[in-house]
Amino acid sequence: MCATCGCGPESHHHHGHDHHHASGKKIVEVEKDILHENNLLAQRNRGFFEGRNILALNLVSSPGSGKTSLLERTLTDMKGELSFAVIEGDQQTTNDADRIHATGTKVTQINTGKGCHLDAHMVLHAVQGMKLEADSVLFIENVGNLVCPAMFDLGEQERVVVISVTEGEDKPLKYPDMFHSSTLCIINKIDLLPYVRFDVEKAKQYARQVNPSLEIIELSCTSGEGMQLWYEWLKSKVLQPA
Ligand SMILES: Nc1nc2c(ncn2[C@@H]2O[C@H](COP(=O)(O)OP(=O)(O)OP(=O)(O)O)[C@@H](O)[C@H]2O)c(=O)[nH]1
Ligand SMILES: [Mg+2]
Repeated sequence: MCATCGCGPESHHHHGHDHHHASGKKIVEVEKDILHENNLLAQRNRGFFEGRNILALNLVSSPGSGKTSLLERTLTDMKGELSFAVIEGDQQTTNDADRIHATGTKVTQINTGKGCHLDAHMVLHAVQGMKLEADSVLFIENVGNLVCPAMFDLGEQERVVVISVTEGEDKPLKYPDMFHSSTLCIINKIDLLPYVRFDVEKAKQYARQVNPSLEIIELSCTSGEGMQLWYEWLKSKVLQPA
């Protein structure tokens, strides 16, 4: 049961259905309030980022798909080309922030405790303490979870969903909200394709079934194959200094 978005079994039962019970109605109202407040703060974050020409990207995936690995390699390979900062979201530990710190990049860790997603307020609070540079890229690594982070706009310009070839190609069909709300899907760990049953073409077909305009890049953070395509995508999104 998630303490912050109320996505436990009871409220889940009511998602997207008719609500006949008084208790169910209340849950829906609370959910609406939480999301409404979040959206207002997300707009505030977006204005802040736009005003400083900061490209904010929200990285989402199930746990272990390779978000931090992608960032580690990107921050190392693109050092000197673009200016970066990172917000790390996890329930516990500073493991990911430590890995990012080791690349020499400015990083803030948010621990959500029992929460299963970042929200706009957490990002606002982190950003206030970060002294972000203008004309830079801010990566926000969300808590590993393909469900709840889909509902929470952080004020990002783009959402990037990462799946890896060990997860099964049906993920876009099972967790459509995440793929529907993303602009780029990274299929990671392609170095493992010889060892696992994963049909890349089917995965792409399912992802586009959910979101026809979704861009898709296949890569491996370990071997480096395909990373160049990701770097080109990233550079294409960075706005030119005003
Ligand atoms: N073979 C292979 N392993 C990878 C690749 N990318 C990441 N891994 C491994 O996958 C595991 C998880 O990687 P992380 O980068 O920590 O994944 P994450 O999405 O940040 O995980 P959470 O933050 O816990 O959600 C690690 O053991 C990585 O070494 C890849 O391209 N190929
Ligand atoms: Mg991580």
